[in-house]
Amino acid sequence: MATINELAKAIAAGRKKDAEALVEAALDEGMDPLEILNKGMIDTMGLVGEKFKTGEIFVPEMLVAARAMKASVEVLKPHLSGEASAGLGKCVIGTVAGDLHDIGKNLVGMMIESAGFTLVDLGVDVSADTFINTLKANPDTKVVALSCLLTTTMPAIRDAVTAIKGAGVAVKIIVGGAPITEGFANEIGANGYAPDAASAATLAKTIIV
Ligand code: B1M
Repeated sequence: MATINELAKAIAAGRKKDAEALVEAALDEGMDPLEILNKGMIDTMGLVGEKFKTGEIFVPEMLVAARAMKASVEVLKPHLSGEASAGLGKCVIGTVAGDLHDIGKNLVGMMIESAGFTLVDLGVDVSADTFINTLKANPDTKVVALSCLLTTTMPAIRDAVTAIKGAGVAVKIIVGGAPITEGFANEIGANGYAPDAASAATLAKTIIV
């Protein structure tokens, strides 16, 4: 637990090299990779967000914490991959227009890929048109996964779902991200909502059958 606490502190302070080393140390101690992710990393970003909200830290501090988190995820990644069922088809993923948050989206993508999908990651700030053009260029896509972290980009996720549904492509659309709820997902006509990365992968697998 001491290593996890140190890891949390290193991520919050944006000490990237220390954070990477502490993930290695926690793994060497035999800790469960999911516990390292949830307790040492994801919870920490929640605390960083709280500090930002209360004015204790500002965007640069949030940014360095995010860099440390992303570097730590890379160390953890090989240990998180589960048993992949081969050839589930493609999943196109992206964070919607106007939104630059990608840590959660990357975790969702990683889990979906580990579940057996071929991932097409469009990155952040992805317009509805880009999603549609990508789907047309990849007709074997089974799932589109849309991530949104800001209340101000919730209209963009709604627009993307509406546009994809109107484009006549046969795909299932799943949505998620901090401000998204099951009710909102239903309201905008998405085919599914998942609260976290692991359940997004399960949802992607079940929704295509
Ligand atoms: Co920003 N930010 N940020 N930020 N940021 C939040 C989201 C915020 C809640 C902080 C706060 O005020 N408490 C707040 C939003 C408030 C709101 O909308 N009401 C906020 C704000 C305001 C902003 C700016 C506007 C700040 C400014 O400039 N004044 C700005 C906006 C930029 C933009 O996007 N246009 C901004 C910028 C940034 C940084 C660039 C500095 C950085 C992002 C770096 C990056 O992503 N590369 C950043 C960060 C790091 C955060 C917090 C602190 C952490 C986000 C994160 O990575 N969490 C965040 C506070 C918080 O979340 N509590 C905050 C860890 C990650 C694993 O969780 O992304 O939620 P999350 O993903 C989860 C689930 O949501 C889910 O699975 C993941 C876990 O398993 N999930 C899905 C995500 N996508 C999914 C898709 C699915 C299913 C599940 O299906 C497809």
